[in-house]
Amino acid sequence: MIEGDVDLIQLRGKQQSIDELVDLAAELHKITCRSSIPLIVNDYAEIARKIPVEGVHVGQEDDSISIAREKTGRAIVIGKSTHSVAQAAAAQREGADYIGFGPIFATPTKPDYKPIGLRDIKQLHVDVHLPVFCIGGIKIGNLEQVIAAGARRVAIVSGLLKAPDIVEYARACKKLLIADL
Ligand code: TZP
Ligand code: MG
Repeated sequence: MIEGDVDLIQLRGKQQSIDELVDLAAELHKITCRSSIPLIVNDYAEIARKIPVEGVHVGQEDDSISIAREKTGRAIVIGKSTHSVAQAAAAQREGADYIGFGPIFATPTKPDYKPIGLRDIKQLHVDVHLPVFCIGGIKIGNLEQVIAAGARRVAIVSGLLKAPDIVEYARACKKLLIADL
């Protein structure tokens, strides 16, 4: 992914224990910091106390932004998942540094969530002045449609991880995103 020029990486391990995630974060951070790619850990702010990751990502059901900041004990990027424009505006008021917005499309990576579609992406960028990462079911094949709907940044999980050539896939996605800036 780094070779493919992704801008940041999130460690998301829903099946792993916190101890396992701490070990993984340590191992990954050695690689990401060599390339100055920020590493964001999902769900558990306490990991950032042990490993010098660049950020923590919390969901609607996780720690609040301020609790997560307290747990990390240092200045760090904190992002929040949001599933509506109202939640995104609330995350901005709460002090998030960036937000995730989705799932845009239905996705087996997050099966219990109703997709929110493309309709709100433009309004979101009017209401929220933080970096917004659209997420959920985004692939190289629908990326242009997502960009046309107003997205400037995207997070891609299965599209990238299942790509036959991750480097090529990441580069192709990046090219479409940059072309639109
Ligand atoms: N949050 C909203 S959708 C999603 C998360 C973590 C999963 C995105 O995965 P994929 O495989 O890119 O659809
Ligand atoms: Mg979470």
